[in-house]
Order: sequence, then structure tokens, then C-alpha cells
Amino acid sequence: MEKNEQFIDSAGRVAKELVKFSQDMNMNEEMFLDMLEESLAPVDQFFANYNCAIMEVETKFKVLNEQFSLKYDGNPIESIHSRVKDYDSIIRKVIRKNIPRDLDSIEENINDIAGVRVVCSFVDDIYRLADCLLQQDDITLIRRKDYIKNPKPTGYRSLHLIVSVPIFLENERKEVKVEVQLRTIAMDFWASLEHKLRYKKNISKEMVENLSHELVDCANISASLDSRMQNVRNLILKESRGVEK
Ligand code: 0O2
Repeated sequence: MEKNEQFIDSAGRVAKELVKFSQDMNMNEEMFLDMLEESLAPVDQFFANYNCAIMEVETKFKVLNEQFSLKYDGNPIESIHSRVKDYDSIIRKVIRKNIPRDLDSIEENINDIAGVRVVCSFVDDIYRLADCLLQQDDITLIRRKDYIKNPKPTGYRSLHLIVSVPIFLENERKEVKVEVQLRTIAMDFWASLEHKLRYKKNISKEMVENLSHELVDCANISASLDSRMQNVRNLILKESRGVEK
């Protein structure tokens, strides 16, 4: 049986067990729903924590964007996209990485449940924004991977930061991990096309291989374009500062 089918099969068995349990305990519908709600409360809280952490990190970037626009020429951030990893993808990762199936272990071992993607026009802005975020005294850097300086063999480029940010709940301060991916518009365009190829079925092996080579080529051209655009911008800034003096 395929892993997916195994998962659906075991989920089906759990549902049947639950119904049987409620019948054995002589529970009426109301009691059964109460029980379900009670047992799902920690899961709801788990996802809510990640949503709150995303709000905190997004706000930090929006504030920096505003601040930078006063100091430099224009807003450094083109767009911000955030997501909480869905339940299915978390379970798949738990199975793949053999992580114990309890919320504490999942929280400890999976770093990208909350994801914030920041898209900039220029590479310099990526590093400037990352430095400013990491200087903030409530942000803890857990891991940094620079796939701009060291691109993946696929051609993938982005700056990845795993950070921990505090959220303030009713009676508790809680540290929550967020994966921040910073990339240029060109890197983002490339990554979304490559992502499509990776998850497409019914493409022959030969075709995948050809397209992968083509994508590595596109990534290099796109990196060169980013670098030239950065140079043009640097020259414009240098010139305009000279004129202002
Ligand atoms: P999704 O659907 O985007 O969330 P870890 O996550 O720490 O277990 P790893 O390998 O250390 O695994 O993470 P890595 O490679 O630093 O970053 C993982 C994420 O970066 C991926 O998430 C993608 O979003 C992105 N990424 C990494 N490599 C590539 C690549 O070659 N092409 C594209 N398009 N994206 C890439 P997920 O979980 O794979 O997917």
C-alpha cells in the first residue's frame, strides 16, 4: 500500500474507533461533539500560536518597509506571503522524518510550520532587511541558510532564516518558530515555476531531466539580471547623492 493510502486508511480506522468508543460509552451526539471539541482544543491552540507568530513577523517587516522608504528610495518589499503549513503536509513530514506523533515533538522538530516569504526587488534589500530583523531583541536566530550565496544544485536561490519570536497569550509568553524566506522577484518567479515541475505527475523522466537543466540555466540568467539591476540601482543612488551635495 502507498504511504498516502496507508495514511487515509489509518485515519479511517481512527474515525471508526472513535464512533465505536462513543457507542460503547453510551454517549449521545451532544456528548460526542463535546468530547471531540475538548480533545481538539490543543490542536486549535497549536495552529493559533503559529498564526499569531506570523502576525508578529509580518508586522516587523511592514514596519521596516515603512522605515526604509523614508531613508532610501522607495519601498524595499514588493510583497509578503504567509502561510501555516496544512495538517496533511505536517503529518507527511512527521512520517518522513520519523518524528514522534505528539504536538510537543512536532513543535520541536518541524521548523517551517509557520512560513513568511518576503519578496524584494533588489538583493541588497534582502540582506539589509534580514540584518534589521535579527538585530531586534525579541528575535532569536535558530538557523540561517544562504541559498543566494550558495544556490542549491536545482538553481534555487533565497535567504532562509529560522527565527523564534515571542507571542503574548492570555497568561503566557510563548516562543514560536517561524521560517522566513527572503528572495527577489526574479528568484520568486523562478521558484514558483520550478515548484510546479517538481509536483507535476505524468511527465516523462527524460522531459523532467531536460527541463531541470533548462531551469538551472534560467536561474543563472536570472541571478545575473538581479546583479545587473542592483548595479544600475547603486549607480543611480550614487549619482543622486552626488547631485544633492
Ligand atoms: P513548501 O510547500 O514550499 O513548504 P526542513 O524544512 O528543514 O526539513 P530543509 O531541506 O533543510 O528541510 O529545508 P530547506 O531546503 O532549507 O528549505 C525548504 C523550503 O525551501 C521548501 O519547503 C521550499 O519552500 C524551499 N525550497 C528549497 N529548495 C527548493 C528548490 O529547489 N525549489 C523550490 N521551488 N523551492 C525550494 P517545502 O517544505 O519543500 O515546500
